[in-house]
Amino acid sequence: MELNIGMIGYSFMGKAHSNGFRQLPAFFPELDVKPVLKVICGRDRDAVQDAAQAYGWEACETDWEKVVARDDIDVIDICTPGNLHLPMALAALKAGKHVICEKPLANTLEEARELLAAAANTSKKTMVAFNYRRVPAVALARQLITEGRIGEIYHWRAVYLQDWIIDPDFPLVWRLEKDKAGSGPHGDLNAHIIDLALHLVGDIDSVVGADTTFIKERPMLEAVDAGLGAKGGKTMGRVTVDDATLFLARFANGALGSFEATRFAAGRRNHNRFEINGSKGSLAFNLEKMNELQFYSRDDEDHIQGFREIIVGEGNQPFMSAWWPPGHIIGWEHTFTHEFRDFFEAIAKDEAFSPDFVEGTKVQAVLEAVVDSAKSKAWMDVPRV
Ligand code: SOE
Repeated sequence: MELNIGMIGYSFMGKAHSNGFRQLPAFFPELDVKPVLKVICGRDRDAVQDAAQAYGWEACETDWEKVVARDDIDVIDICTPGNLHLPMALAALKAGKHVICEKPLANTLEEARELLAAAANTSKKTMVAFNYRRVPAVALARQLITEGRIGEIYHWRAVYLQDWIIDPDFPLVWRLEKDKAGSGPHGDLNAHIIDLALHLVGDIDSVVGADTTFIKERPMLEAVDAGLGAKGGKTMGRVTVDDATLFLARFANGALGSFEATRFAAGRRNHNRFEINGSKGSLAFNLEKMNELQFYSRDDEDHIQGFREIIVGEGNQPFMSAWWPPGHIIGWEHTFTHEFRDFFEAIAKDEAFSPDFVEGTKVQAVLEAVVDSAKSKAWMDVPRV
């Protein structure tokens, strides 16, 4: 079966998704779906043309509504800033397409609920691109939890740390503008670790958080591009999102969790790490060593107890039989191929896919409760989805 893809957006995520699609037929030939890279869309004609050529798309387009309106497109893949997710995903669902949407699903809970209602009205599949669920080591962590190997979960402890805007002269890119991005590292990075927490631990009942914006003004992007420098008064613009957001959470199953997302952790480029402590053992994962999973088991005999480092590269571990011989490690880009593999299989077999717009909305509910809590300086219940 062929599935024709129309992708909107062509920069970082567009490149990652294109590569993810392209690897599928070669590495997962048993999957009876071949994605066809039909059309890629972006506003800048020259740039989108270059992207189409570089990433292997048949055609390019500058008007996303035309892509959504095409009868020959089966799947719309949205890789744009968050403010465009709502109109694009709504239109795609209305046009009867399956929808892949980059994270977070929307910029507000209200928008996410609108998308959820639209998704509930179709038989088409939806996906929110929380790719870290499909790092093989994370999938193995989930398997070990399901097998009961760490017992009842007491603690979730996660950080997602970056440092790419620590320089005050770094320009005011769209990710620092609330009307486009919705929030800063909260929606960009906490969204990932919230999704992992919901996936690995369970639903979150209530949260208490704090956020801050360390650098409140930055040089406008045009000014920097034009070489005007960072400090020229009228060339400065206001940062309207958080620079860091931290929160505590109470899970429905009684576990207690902590979350931290920042773009000001000097030296931490993409440090997505969690640890889970249970009654029978612990698990720890760090994306920067993504082929490894740390596992401590209280069932081990006393004299050999200690964290063991599982190199997740064996053919009997999640996703790994598709790639290389044992120990031949894989990388960040493989997570996209994995999520598309599972999504297309769900389409082909008409089975449920996770995370879909329901789970994307659940993440949004946690994000919003944290923002409300930071404002009110009080614990907030997470709205039910
Ligand atoms: C930028 O902060 C970013 O690219 C995120 O948007 C991605 O979701 C994350 O995987 C890596 O960092």
